[in-house]
Order: sequence, then structure tokens, then C-alpha cells
Amino acid sequence: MTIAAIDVDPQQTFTPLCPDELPVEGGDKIGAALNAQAALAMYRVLTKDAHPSNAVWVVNRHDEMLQPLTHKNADLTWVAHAVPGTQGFETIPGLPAVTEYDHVIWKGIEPDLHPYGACYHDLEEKLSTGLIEWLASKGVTTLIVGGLATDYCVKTTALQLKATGQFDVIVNLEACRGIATETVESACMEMKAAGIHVVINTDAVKQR
Ligand code: VGL
Repeated sequence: MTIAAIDVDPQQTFTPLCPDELPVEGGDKIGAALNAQAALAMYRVLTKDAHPSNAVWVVNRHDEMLQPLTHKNADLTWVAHAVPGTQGFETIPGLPAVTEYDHVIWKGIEPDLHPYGACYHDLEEKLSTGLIEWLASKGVTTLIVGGLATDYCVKTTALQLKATGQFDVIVNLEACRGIATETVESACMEMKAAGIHVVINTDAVKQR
């Protein structure tokens, strides 16, 4: 068994440290749990949203968010977030420097793309980010996934990895925070239905 830990978008934009972006309650508190799960792994991967502030899906106000778009690769409106060079782009407190990771994926860099999962640049899943290929090249068999947010980027990343049929995928809820209770619940059901192991904490990861 060769394990990789994946830190999905643990960025300040998804925490109360950036109230004008997409704050997720407790999002800044998962550093220790991400470090604990990484201690079980041979490799540690970081994914980061890296969005231009003039992207096609950007709206100015929070009450204009979550409107459906007809754009091929941007399904919903969001306020600007995770813009390189701003605080929101930076990782949360307590994590290693970016250069300490074994591999880093930046996603959503093009102004007309807003992917959630870390495996593809586009929503149609044609353009690989190289994450799957990198994990396969290292002989990784098992993934422990945490990060922000449970109901969007963590869910989609875990589903994409599981769909390859190449990995055993564990999502560690202690190392995740979600945007809304309802969507977290449905995300957990969807992940379990896909054969992903959704566990409550790092101790439960060890038992798997
Ligand atoms: C995310 C909403 C918009 C996430 C990203 O990382 O889960 N959520 N963009």
C-alpha cells in the first residue's frame, strides 16, 4: 500500500480570515488534522485555486452568487476568490510551505474555467491537470483526502480520483469543513455511494 495525502484548497479564501470571499466556518482550523493525516502518507499533495479576479463567473456581491451560468466550464456565479497575490490565495495557518509538498496543482487559472475537482481543468473533464498521472507514476494505491470545502472541491476531487478505478479513496471529515450542512450531507452520501470511505477522524483513517 502506498499512501498519498491530498490537501484540497486549504486556502484562506475559504475561511473566516477572508470574510468578503467564501468563508467556511472553521476552515482555518483544519491545519493540524491535515498534518496528522499526512503523517500517515508517503506523499503529500497540495491543490490550490488560482483564479483571476475578472473571471467570467465573478459577481460583486454575495447575494448574486450561486446563479446558474450557461457557460460550458463555469456552472455558477461566485464572488472573486483565491486570487494569486492576495491573502485569500495563501494557505491556512499551520501548513508546510508550498515548496515542502511533494506535488502542487494550481487550478482555475483561466478566466473562463471554474473547476471544483483537482483532476481536470474543465468541467467536461477532458483536460487533465496531471494529478492522476502523477499519483500513478509514484505507484500510489491509497488516498487520504481533506480540505475545503467538503461539499464542493473535496467532494469533486474525491469522486474524480475514485472514478479512475485506480485508487482506494478515504475522505477524512476531521480534516475538512463544508459550506452548508445540507450539501455536506448529500456530498457524503454521494461519495459513499461511489465507494469512497468517508471517515470521521484521523484515528478512523488508521483503522482502514
Ligand atoms: C469552492 C466554491 C467555489 C471549494 C471553490 O473549494 O469548495 N467552493 N469555489
